[in-house]
Amino acid sequence: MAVLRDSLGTLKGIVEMATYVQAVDIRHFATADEREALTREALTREVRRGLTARPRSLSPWMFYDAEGSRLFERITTLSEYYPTRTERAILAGNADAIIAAAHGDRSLPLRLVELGAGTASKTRILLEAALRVSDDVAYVPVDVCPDALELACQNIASALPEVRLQPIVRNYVTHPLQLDSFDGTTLALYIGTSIGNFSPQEAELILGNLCSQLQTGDALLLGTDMVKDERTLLAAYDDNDGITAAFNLNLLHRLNRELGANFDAARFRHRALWNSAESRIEMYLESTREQHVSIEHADLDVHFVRHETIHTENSYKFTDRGIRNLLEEVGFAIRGAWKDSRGWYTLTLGCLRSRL
Ligand code: AVI
Repeated sequence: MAVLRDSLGTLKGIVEMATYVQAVDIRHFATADEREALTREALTREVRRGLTARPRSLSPWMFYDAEGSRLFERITTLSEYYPTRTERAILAGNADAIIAAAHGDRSLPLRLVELGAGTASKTRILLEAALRVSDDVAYVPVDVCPDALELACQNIASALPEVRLQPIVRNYVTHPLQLDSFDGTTLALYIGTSIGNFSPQEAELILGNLCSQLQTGDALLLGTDMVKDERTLLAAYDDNDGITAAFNLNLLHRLNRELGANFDAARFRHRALWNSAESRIEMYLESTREQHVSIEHADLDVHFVRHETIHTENSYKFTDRGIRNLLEEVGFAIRGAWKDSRGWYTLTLGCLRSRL
């Protein structure tokens, strides 16, 4: 299928992504060997689904092997990729106000629960603010990756030993969280614009599941990248140094390494486009020629025609109204919102309404 031949615009609206989930929950599988086997199984399933579908797609969880995670860390430092540093600056300038808005009754203990915590580097800013108003602060980082969680806990434990750590290894998308009951205020964090990598339906599901674990008056801080001029958006996903291209192409290298595929990455190129109708950046890998690829462990041969694409990621961009609709739909009332001076990024605080 030659969908990119004449114009990138022809792709708009016709591509549906696979769900952004690794359909496996590794929490019960302690050893590295077991985790590796399960990951390979999930990769095989996703490759069979995504590369036999039309149009072809692969789910973005596949980006994040060790090399992909390293490349993503580099992306976050690029001059073109503004979301990470913008969010950090908003947090640094407003952490006390955010904590005050979320934690009205200072006599109560405060618990911060972070979905997709990663290494928790930005969360530290909020934990420091929390410790300025309370001496009873707990931090519950939730992540599918045990190594990232360990690093997050080490970072927080050495910088802020007063914080009680309660890490949870969990794929919060496939397996909804189950939080222990808590006699105090919970502030859930979903920052880093991670929500943007999910479809609106998936986003509602994730936040709805989170909501079911909170009590009236608990809060959610949501980080979202905002709609802005197309040039800025495209540059953030197609930088001059080619790091985002390497991040996208690493998916093919990963399939070579882990599934015995024979992709020649030089015969594919990174494409990013802005789909204004869907309000999202879309990333693709485009075959630059007709070619055959075999993926040995998936028992699959794939024929690509010239300019055929694999859809690898969506990154939704938000408006104030979109954020309000999403949060209100799942049961939150907006209590505050903090932006940078250009309005490129928003941290929104929602408070859980009474379910009655
Ligand atoms: C992880 N996620 C929020 C990033 C984003 O901006 O959608 C992933 C990314 N893809 C390319 N660059 C960054």
